[in-house]
Amino acid sequence: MNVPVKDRIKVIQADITKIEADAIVNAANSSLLGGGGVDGAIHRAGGPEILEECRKIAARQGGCQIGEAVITTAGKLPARYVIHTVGPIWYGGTQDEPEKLANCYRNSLKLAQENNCQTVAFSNISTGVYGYPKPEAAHIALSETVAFLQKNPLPEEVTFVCFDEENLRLYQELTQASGTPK
Ligand code: AR6
Repeated sequence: MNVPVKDRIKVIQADITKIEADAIVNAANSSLLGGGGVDGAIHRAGGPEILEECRKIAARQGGCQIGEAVITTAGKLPARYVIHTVGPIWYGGTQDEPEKLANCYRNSLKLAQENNCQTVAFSNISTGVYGYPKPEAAHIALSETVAFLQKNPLPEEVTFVCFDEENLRLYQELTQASGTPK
């Protein structure tokens, strides 16, 4: 069965802690030890098991670099795993931010695939306190995901879980545009 790539991408507005996917993707920081925003919400709702695993990973490899991703249990969440990726802070585009953000999506999808995840739900990495302009971030998220899905059967489905109206509108516009690759 060959489902077109555009039918393997969904856009919804929701709280990602409520999503039943094989993996949800957290917008973490390089310490992996928690923070505010979606990171805070995931650790609060998922319970201490997630932080325990993050601590072990941090002790072993010294945290997580920008653009890289690590995977843990999802604790009490309805998802199976949490993939933690570290987005770039926006410095006006002078610090290779687009390439770093693209790496977040690429490496998270690769890790999901390696862990046999059929469904993955992304938060809008870097678009909160890290200040990445939302239109550019949405474009990168979608183009990296389309490119990955075109080459790989897994994950079968990727959902972009938008929290705010602006991201929802942007993702809807970009996925409904007539030029979306099939
Ligand atoms: N479900 C889905 N999306 C959410 C939720 C939620 N429950 N809560 C917020 N968002 P941010 P960043 C959206 O700031 O910019 C943390 O302190 C939010 O609307 O969480 O990558 C980390 O520890 C926004 O669009 O992440 C880091 O230090 C998106 O999630 C730092 O923030 C990302 O916003 C990472 O900053």
